[in-house]
Order: sequence, then C-alpha cells, then structure tokens
Amino acid sequence: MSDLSPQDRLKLAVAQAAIDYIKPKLEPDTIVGIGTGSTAAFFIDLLAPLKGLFDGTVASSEASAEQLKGHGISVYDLNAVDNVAVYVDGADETNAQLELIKGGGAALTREKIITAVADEFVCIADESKWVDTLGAFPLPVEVIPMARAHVARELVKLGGDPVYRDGVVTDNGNHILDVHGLHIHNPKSLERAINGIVGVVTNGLFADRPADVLLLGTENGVKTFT
Ligand code: ABF
Repeated sequence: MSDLSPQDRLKLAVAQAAIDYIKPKLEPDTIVGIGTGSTAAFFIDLLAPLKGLFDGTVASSEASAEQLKGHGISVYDLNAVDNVAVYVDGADETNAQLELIKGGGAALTREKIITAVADEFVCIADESKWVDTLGAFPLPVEVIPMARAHVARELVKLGGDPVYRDGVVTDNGNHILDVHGLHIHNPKSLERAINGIVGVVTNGLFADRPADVLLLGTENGVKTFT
C-alpha cells in the first residue's frame, strides 16, 4: 500500500468501496460484470477472496477475463447467462449526472453491452475523472476498419478532431478514433448522433445509460453519488 502512487491509492480505495457495496448483494447464483482498466484491476484482486459467495463473472475485455481466471474466478460468455446483477467498471471522465466517457482502455463496446444488460452499474473512479463538462478526455469511437475515414469526416462535421489510435485493434477486431476538441453540453444527444454514423460500432459516451452509482475516491475519502 505504501508504495502506491497517490492516484493508485484512491483507485484502491474505490475498489474496496465497491467490494463493500456489492458484498451484501452476493448470492450463490449471482453473476458480477467486470470492467476494464487499472481501477477495475484493483477491484478484481479484491474480489478474489469472495469468489465462493457468487457464481461467476462476465468480463468486458480479454485482459480482465485473464486476470479473473488467474484468481480461479469463473468467467462466462454473456450469452450463457440470464442476468448480470451488478457491473463494476471505471471511467475516463464523469460529470455530476454520472454520464461518462469511457474507452481509454479500448474496451468500450463490450463495456457498453454489459451495462445494457446489468441490473445496476457501479462506476469506480478517482477524483481526477470528475469534470463539469465532458470532453477534455478525447472521446473514443470504435469503428469498422473500412469505414474509418468516412467516420472521421462525419465526426469533423460534428465539431470534433478525430485521431486514429494507431496500433490498436479492439477485442472485436475494430479500430478506434479518439475525438479531441469536444465540449459536450448534451451528452445524450451527441451519443445518439455519433451512433447514427454508418460504420460506428460504439462511442464512449455512456449517457443514455449512465452509471447508477458512482464511488469517487477523493483525498477526503470515498464519496458516493447516485
Ligand atoms: C475502463 O476504465 C475504460 O472505459 C476507461 O478507459 C478505464 C479507466 O481506466 P483507469 O481505471 O485505468 O483509469 O472502463
């Protein structure tokens, strides 16, 4: 603990807070959705000792799946489960409405799929992710490779500056454009507009389906927002 950076200490604190939040909800048949990123990685390590209290997990990335399997935690295909009781995942930005930008870890599509299925979405983040207006973090957009140039042109029309995330292929075999220069005053509207561009698989705005609970790590402890 002492060799962690100040930000990692906050990430560990919110991961522990998420454990404390979900533990009373765990039943033998419970499926827990697991996110991606360094905060989610702390959560996975803290979840391992509880693996006898629930059935298993679904994971939003191959990386998280491997970490879970390393702890002997069952990882199911989403098509094999009827219900995901709770999904725990990080974010790149959050506003006060718990609308998020996600996708810095290139897992946004599977993350958004699991949030659509989960009964409850718990976001865990350190205070550096809290913003008044979304957009300082470049908005990730997952695109079908052949459509990358077309989607980029359409994103420019929406006021963005798209940059190809060179060298990255998502778990779904797609490419990512990171859209700079946005000041997102209506996240739901922009999320829908980007989804309407032919060739877009997913974009990193989680506004139509925001987090239900945000556990925010601050220097003054973990704050809970709902
Ligand atoms: C993931 O959490 C991604 O959507 C997002 O990029 C990441 C945040 O990563 P970290 O917890 O490492 O800051 O869900």
